[in-house]
Amino acid sequence: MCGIVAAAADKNIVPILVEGLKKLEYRGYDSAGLAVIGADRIERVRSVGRVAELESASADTASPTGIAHTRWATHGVPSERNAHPHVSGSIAVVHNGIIENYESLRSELTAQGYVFTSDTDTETIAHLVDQLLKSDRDLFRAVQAACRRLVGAYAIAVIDHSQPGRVIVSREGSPLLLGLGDDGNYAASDASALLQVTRKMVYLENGDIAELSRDGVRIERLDGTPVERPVHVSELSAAAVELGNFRHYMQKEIFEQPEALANTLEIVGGSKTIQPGIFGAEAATLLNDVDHILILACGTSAHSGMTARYWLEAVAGVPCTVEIASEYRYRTSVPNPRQLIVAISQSGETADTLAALRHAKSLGQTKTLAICNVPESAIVRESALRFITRAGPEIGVASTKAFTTQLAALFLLTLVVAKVRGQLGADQESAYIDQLRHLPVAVNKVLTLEDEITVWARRFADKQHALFLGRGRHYPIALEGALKLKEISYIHAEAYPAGELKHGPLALVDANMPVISVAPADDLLEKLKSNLQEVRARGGELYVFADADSEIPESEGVHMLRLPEHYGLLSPILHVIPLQLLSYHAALVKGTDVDKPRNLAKSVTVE
Ligand code: HGA
Repeated sequence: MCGIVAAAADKNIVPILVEGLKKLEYRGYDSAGLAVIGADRIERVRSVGRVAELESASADTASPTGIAHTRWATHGVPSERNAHPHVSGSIAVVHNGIIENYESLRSELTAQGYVFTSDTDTETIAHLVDQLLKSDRDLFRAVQAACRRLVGAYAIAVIDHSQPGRVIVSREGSPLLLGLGDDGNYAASDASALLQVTRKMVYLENGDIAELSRDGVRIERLDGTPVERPVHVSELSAAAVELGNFRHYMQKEIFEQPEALANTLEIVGGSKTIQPGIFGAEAATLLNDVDHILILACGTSAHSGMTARYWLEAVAGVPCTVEIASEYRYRTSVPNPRQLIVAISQSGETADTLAALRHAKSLGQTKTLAICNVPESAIVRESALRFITRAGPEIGVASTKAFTTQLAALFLLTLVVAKVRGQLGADQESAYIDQLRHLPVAVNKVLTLEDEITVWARRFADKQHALFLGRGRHYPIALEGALKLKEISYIHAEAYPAGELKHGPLALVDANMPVISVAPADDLLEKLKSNLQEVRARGGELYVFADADSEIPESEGVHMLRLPEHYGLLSPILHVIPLQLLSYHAALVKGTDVDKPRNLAKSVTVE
């Protein structure tokens, strides 16, 4: 979601703020703005639309101290007056998150004479800090006092024209880190924004407040206790977030999947066995008396969890439930202290998944495992066990390589749980490991289908609706294919387990409804073929992704693309790739903003 960049240095920081915002563009936003300490006042520039417009509009602005923001509206429409920074008196504030008690604060501040010029919850923070500065002129203490009154999630950065050279930042629930540079100090929502100036990062904890100046940083808790936080040297390479020769990050990330999978599986090394320790030192003990697995996730990550359910029950013999995090966190459920809670999130900051994890823990379920792509993220820090996928930065809003690497991680989990439960023979284990190791090669072969998929994409890019079918462990892959198509091409798509067709969705099928089917050569193929016949009998046009050896003949109205090899249990990892490519190319034909689809954001750090 929206992003923050802040800087206090000994040179003009406007280009650094703008470059940082560009690196955060992938998170999704609708407007952008910055404020700096000018010669005689706060200078603020805001614009609706792309950071490039903000860059032009701020070309004449210069200062050594400033804050910047990309906004993904939660309170008030995307517009210039609602864009951040928000100003009150001599101060300016940027904010990521939601202030839940903003209505009562707004009434209180209005009664004191403050006039609101936006519809945002954020503006209450600006006026609150200004009001507190009247009794204590120190910006650090005023922001600290203001934060103690805020309820909700926030990462904020504040500057005061009358206190040049200082930026105060604080976080509760939304991500924020500091960057320690040679000629200044910085803050941002994620490390990619600061790699241009430093690799030395300090991750703030919830309830931390920090002051940045040209010469250093200091951190306190909101109650005034000073704290030290460790300095991490980021391993992110700046090149990892460059587009290179690809047209879009999504395309780049689809093609990075062989490497992402190889990196993620590197932990297995050349071994023929897998040790529970790949999930953390405590894993063997903790997994020992697990009697159920509850996977909590949202969106694409929920689809990886749903796929893993088929593996976990079939291979490890452990009952498994997958629940959408935003549902679980608010429903009354029956806690089970022996159940393993698995939280899956690309960013590790997904607000609903984090809250669901905390909710699970509050019910006494302490066996927790995070599967995330960002090592220092909140979900990882708050889980007992962790597996870090090594997909590298994922910039495209529509997740691709994060999904396939999550699947690889979940298959490793399946093997480890099966082993701990005595369900996995040595031969079987070694055969599965060989298959995992071969995955990058197998994925590369699937990627060679791009040209044929492009032809298909052209054929149905003008359709209004599409139906995706799959069975068994490929049903979640059909769900993921439909989600990808919705997200980036805006074609309405639904996915069904193929056996459900006759229970309702068959009524939708006619010549205008393309039906895309995932048809690997597995033990459900014959059942699936009958379901496809049901579609053909109603005039539906079929686009079938089969395996080399799936026995389905091509005929009129039945278009076939065959994946080069059949991949057994791991087949979902291969079969999702053509669906990613299909959505990507359909979106290209439609001319949508592939990497930043409308209304969506990358790390969903608000509820
Ligand atoms: N609630 C604020 C900030 C929104 C946000 O964090 N988006 O990701 C607003 O609506 O301006």
